Amino acid sequence: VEASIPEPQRAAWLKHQVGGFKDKDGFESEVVRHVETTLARSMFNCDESAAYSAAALAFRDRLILEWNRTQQRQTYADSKRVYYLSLEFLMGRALDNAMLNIGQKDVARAGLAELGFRIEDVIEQEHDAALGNGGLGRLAACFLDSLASLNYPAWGYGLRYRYGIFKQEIIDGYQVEVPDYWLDFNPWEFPRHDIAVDIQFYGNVVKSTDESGKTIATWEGGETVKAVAYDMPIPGYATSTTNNLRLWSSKAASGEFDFQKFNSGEYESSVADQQRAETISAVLYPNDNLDRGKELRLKQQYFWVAASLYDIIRRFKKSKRPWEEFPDQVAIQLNDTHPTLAIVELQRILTDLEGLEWDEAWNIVTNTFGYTNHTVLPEALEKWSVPLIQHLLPRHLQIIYDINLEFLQTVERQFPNDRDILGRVSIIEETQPKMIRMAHLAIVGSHKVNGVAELHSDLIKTTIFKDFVEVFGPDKFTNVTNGITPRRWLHQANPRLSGLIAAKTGGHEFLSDLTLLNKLELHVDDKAFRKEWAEIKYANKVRLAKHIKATNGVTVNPSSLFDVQVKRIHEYKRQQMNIFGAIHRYLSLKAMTPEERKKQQPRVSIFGGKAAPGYWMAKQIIHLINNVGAVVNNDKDIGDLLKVIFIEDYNVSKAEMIIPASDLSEHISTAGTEASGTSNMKFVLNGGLIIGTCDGANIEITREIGENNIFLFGNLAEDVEDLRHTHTYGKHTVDPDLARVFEAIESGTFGNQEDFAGMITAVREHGDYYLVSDDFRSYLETHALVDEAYRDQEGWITKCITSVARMGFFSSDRCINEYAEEIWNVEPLKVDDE
Ligand code: NBY
Repeated sequence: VEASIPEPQRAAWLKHQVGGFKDKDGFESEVVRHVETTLARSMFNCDESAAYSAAALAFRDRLILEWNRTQQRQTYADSKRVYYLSLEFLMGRALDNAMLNIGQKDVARAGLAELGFRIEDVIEQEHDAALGNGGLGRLAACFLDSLASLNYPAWGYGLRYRYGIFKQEIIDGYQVEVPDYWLDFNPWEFPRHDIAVDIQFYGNVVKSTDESGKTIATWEGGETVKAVAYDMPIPGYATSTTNNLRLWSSKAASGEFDFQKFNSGEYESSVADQQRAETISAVLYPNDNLDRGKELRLKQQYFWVAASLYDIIRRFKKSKRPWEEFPDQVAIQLNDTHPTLAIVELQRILTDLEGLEWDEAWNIVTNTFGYTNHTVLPEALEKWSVPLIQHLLPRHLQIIYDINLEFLQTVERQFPNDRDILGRVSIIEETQPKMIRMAHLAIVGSHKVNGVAELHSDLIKTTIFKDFVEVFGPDKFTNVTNGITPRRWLHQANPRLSGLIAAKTGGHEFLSDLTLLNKLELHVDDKAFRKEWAEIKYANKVRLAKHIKATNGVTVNPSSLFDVQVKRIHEYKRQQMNIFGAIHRYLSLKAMTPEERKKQQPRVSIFGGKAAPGYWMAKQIIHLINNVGAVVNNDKDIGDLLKVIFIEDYNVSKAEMIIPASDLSEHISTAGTEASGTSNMKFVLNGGLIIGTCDGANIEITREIGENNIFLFGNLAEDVEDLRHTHTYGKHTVDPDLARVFEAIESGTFGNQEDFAGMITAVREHGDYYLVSDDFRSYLETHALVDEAYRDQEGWITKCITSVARMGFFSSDRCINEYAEEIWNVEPLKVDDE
């Protein structure tokens, strides 16, 4: 590459090459330079926020240099790249991660100290990048970390929302949503105003024939919106590879039209056009596991998919390879069905614009895409109405129909005597209006489909996608069990535990090869090690207790058992069962004599999580938790025996504080509903035990750590259907312990009973779809076993250490390597020793 620049010029560039800081002095001088010039401040008015900005800019400069080199290296190597398309990237904070991944946190700590700042306070200044709802978005963020750490040439593509997931405030026990405007100062993004793509919407299709008699479809008219690229560097751990996350922002396309309006004095209308265009990337939809079919959401999807594909194709074209080599150069992974229009868009580009034959194009398309499914919940399976797609993307609708026709013809040839199968597998659902089933389109247009934990992958093959296994054969369907990055979720969130593990396993190698954790088992009886282990957990609990005191005003005793459930609020995740259990505990304690109470294990029941703004039942659950807390936490009979805490505004940064402080965490979804779960892995990795159902990755966690180290309870997935059937058609009697809880709620013990009537009715009268009553008994019994186990502190610590030692499998590095081998067929790009 360098040879293309004439020698004297090259010498000048190399002479002045920027190196980025090298040591503490260099870091300090970069910080001071940024404070005094970039921020136009001085030592006299540099507060923590300014110190954060300057430190972040110093690190950003370094990342950009590595990022440039990585891109040059990847372009030069011209090897296959991975593109991860996700509408959500729940990144959290970047500074701490950047410091640790490039190994300069100690330098920064010392440098900031000399300038008068505590590094922890500076890190706290950063606003989370919260461009996601929950597990799906955070998984995408963990994957980016692993892709870079393993040196894969990979890009993430997403949307640059002006507003991320809302900030949650709790007012009088109710959730209130506040907009999350996070872009005020964001040093981690790099606007690329030169990289802009015009995206077309609406209009109509005109068909004509060319000289050879071939039909040509032309998509004409409509309106155009501009997509502008914003890049975020993604540093790998202990490697110079720095990959790119490209987020698209929408702007008005500055065409003649605007100019004319503006020129003729129609300022307002010109500004209105601009605002309408910018609306596309304005806000993240706050639903998790629910599809609402809104037009603006469809616009977001096409806008992002079209811009990303344009970008990917432009890069491919630079290599001057023939189209048939596209799948050898490009692997595109669809994070759920949200980017499924990419399949249609690529087919459109290849046939309408590049002139390929249909079959040739379709072969390229299917070999390019892989699709990951994250849910079996019917209400979360995306569908778009045919009239809506017809209106917004008329040419795409025709292509979808053509794809479906070809597909159904092959199915018909395969199963000539089965009429019903055609209706079941069709991409079009024959309802009024007709609907496009995006999961069907994603399956038909991909070469691999995967679930995210073993049970989930088995379930999709035997339930929602059963017919497709018949059609395509079982090899198209596979499992890649989720993982988490140990860099953020151990090293960053729990530095002392990471240090202790390093001391026992021979350095921080385990952060790059998590299976090395197994060396810890050799030390499980080492007294000093166990003592240090317990001290670290205690210190993490003290830190959380301080946060609870400061935000909730409640004093919790760090010696109590900290029992945590933090995740999006959803009926299938069963926070309602947890709070019913806490009420049961409270009622039992109240009924005891003071002597009996003294024998009980003190507990803090900690909740956190957001409810989708339109999800009424989820909001009731939050309200009940807060009301129970208000009663229990002020009851003199109870004291430290039970506290109920709702932590406001759960997000990635709060997770980094809460997870290391847990003794027990709850992963108690109705069996068969939680595809995987990923926080279960984070909690165990941080030396907490879990209580859970036989669902998602809980099952594989049990297999890895051993069933003595986990508290499993409840009905199995295979029995759920029958149980639901008995609720609907038989008589449904509520578990007596649960009935006592309902009585207490209905007698007004926790405030106005009408506020919670829906939660009770759902169980008692509406068929208890989530099996709360069926599992309640075994849930309570298992909690009793937890109390007993916790009283034996030595036994408990043994379980914790043993579990951590066996968690190697759940690194997202393992997971990404599986995708790379089984689905993407990509190799890491070796970095020369620098
Ligand atoms: O993906 C989660 C699963 O519930 C969890 O079990 C799994 O571990 C995780 C990673 O594989 N799914 C999830 O978080 N889904 C969403 O956030 C989501 C968001 C939007 C929509 C659907 C699902 N939507 O249709 O708009």
